[in-house]
Amino acid sequence: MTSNKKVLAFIEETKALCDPKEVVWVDGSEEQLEAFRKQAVEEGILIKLNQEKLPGCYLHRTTQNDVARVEGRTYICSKNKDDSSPINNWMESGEAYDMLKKLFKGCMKGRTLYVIPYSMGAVGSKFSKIGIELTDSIYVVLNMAIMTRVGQKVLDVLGDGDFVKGLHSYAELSEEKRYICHFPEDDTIISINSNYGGNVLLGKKCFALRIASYLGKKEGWMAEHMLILGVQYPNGETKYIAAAFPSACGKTNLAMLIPPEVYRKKGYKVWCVGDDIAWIRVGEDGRLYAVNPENGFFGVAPGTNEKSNPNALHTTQKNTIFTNVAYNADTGTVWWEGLDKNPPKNGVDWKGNPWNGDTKDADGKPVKGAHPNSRFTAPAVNCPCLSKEFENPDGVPLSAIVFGGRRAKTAPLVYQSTSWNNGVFVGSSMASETTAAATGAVGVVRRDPMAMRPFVGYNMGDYFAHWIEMGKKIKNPPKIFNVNWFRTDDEGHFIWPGFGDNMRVLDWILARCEDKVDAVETPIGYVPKAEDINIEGLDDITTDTVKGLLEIDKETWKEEAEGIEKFYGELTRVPQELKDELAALKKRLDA
Ligand code: OXD
Ligand code: MN
Repeated sequence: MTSNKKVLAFIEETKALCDPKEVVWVDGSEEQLEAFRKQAVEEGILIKLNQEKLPGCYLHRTTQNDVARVEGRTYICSKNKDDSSPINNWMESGEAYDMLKKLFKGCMKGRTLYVIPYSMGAVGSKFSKIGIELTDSIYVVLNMAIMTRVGQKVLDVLGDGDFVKGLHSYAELSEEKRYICHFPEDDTIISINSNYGGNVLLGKKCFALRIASYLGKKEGWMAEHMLILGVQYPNGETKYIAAAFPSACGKTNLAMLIPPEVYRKKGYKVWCVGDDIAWIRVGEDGRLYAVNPENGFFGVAPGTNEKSNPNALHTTQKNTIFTNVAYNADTGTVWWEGLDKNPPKNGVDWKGNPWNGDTKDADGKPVKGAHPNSRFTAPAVNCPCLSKEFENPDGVPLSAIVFGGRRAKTAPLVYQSTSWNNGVFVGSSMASETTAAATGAVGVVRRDPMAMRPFVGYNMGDYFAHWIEMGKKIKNPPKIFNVNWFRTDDEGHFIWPGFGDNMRVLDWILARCEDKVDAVETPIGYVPKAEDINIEGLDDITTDTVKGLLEIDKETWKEEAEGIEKFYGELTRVPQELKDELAALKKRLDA
């Protein structure tokens, strides 16, 4: 498959350490992948779904202790502690390698070692990067073959070149011995004792965010936890937006949104370039250009339905692997909470137990059919609104960068920062209520700068400084905004309808980018005039509701500023520019 000495040495080392019974190269051919699927079904790793209703679709159940990313066991390993962040886990590289070597010793006895050559980004594009993942998990192989471009074609492009090393074993699936370790200084990722997507599909969070963010800092580009979408205007022109939201805050829904009828009738369309990760560079014209390095969607299933995201639902109807959703034994199809009102009568829950929509546990509490973080792994090409620029190796030019999170109070529906550095400040101080995408308590407010808290591969203060530095290189920077779809009323109900209606906010954002609409200057930035948010066709929303959604309460924001200051205090190397932005915000709030 290759004569690349570094690849061959990596495999030899791994063989010697892990002792697999054989080595199988993933060549990327449909025949080989089909043989893997067949084998996975025979081994009970996949359940083949009804091939008439869901052609090429399978179901997988993880072990019950292995259902989400484990931030507590995810490490940045470097020589010096301060080259990671006080808010992330750190291990000294040498110590980490020694510890991992012990865990990997003989861990693949009797198993197959799969070699997955993969490309993040279109194969052969000058902005793409190559990784080699070695794994003993056929589930990983089949997911990687959806999420990335894999096989011989990648090795052909690699030639004698360098690559990111990834080593994974599900080993014993032990929670206590689970480690997801990154060595940005060595372009290396090592993951053991998990078989859950974000921990083991090493091209995704581990490479395309943690290692790539470090490479971006070194090489002058950015790897961000952002969706990329294009809004096509009735005149055919398309403007692009990249948006960062913490995990499970609706990036996939926003990336694939269907505009409300009033917009559709006029001829507006939204195109999806990516739903999770953006690699961003400065183009020759001084604008920022973004590519999606992935080749599929690893989306949260619960809540996905005909209304919330018909495009995502459609995307999952063929060649998709479902993980930890409920199974309908009568139809051979899948179900999850929020799909429809017809849970299977004769079903199996994500744990493998008999289940119907009424199943209760021993305490009489309803049992969920699907895990809240159950997922679909679906090929990008299935997406009905996939942008024609999806494969464009140069990416799409960004008009706007949008930050957002779940905030029941505080943040207004939308506001615009006043400059690049002020926008970086807004991103750096982002906060959100936690979700099920990572293990731990759900619904707690935590600071999640640029939605990158769990994904920056180096010191967070240095990451902020990199954003500031990038600003100096961009002659025509995109404008930076913050949105919050999640404000609630006193009874805890969401006020803004969200989903497709978020188009109304994107419309204002893009109008601001073109200086086509005015705004009100407030202490936190530019806020729309309520009447400039188009509410035509919305039954329950009046201009007064919008006014409420845009309100900024100075006292709440003073507390917010305290929260930001406290957060900055937990970090090291926070750039002076951001401290100045914070001081200026406080002053404006006191005025
Ligand atoms: C994801 C995540 O899976 O952010 O995209 O957890
Ligand atoms: Mn994500």
